[in-house]
Amino acid sequence: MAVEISGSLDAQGLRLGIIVGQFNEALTSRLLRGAREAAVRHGVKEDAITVVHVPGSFELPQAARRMADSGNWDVLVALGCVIRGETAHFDLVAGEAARGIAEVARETGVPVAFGVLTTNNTEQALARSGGAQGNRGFDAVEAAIKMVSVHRQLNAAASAREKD
Ligand code: INI
Repeated sequence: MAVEISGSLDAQGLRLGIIVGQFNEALTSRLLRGAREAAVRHGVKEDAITVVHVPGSFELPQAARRMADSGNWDVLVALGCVIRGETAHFDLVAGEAARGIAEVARETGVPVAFGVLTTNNTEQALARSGGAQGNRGFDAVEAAIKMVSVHRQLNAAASAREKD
């Protein structure tokens, strides 16, 4: 029979680190609100949440790496907002944030969700941070929680195979 693994949204007992950029704070604070809402909804205790503020999206991977290496958090979520219209180095900042966050997750084994908005304008960012198109902060926390569950099930499957 085929084995199927799919992430659950049960976050009880999880220690969650949220890293959030201060650049475009009017927008990233909305992502943060959504992220906290998702965490509490799925069972993360308020005192098991750590929020780290960094200057901008470029710095997200730097803090994420330290937190992942420390072993003090089960799962991390990086939140930021990069708006194309407002920066000539959009591609550099957005690209480095995405690349760096992915690298931390792959190299440390700690799931790190990507909750960075990359939009053409403020209107699009508002829509995706608690507006008509939902809240990417909320979504990122759900993705992170699911990945913890996927990792745990993969570990369990691997140990079951070893016993066979
Ligand atoms: N940081 C962002 O998070 N969003 C942006 O749109 C942005 N712009 O426009 O430049 C931005 N720049 C700051 C960058 O993340 C670093 O904090 C800065 O370069 C110092 O390292």
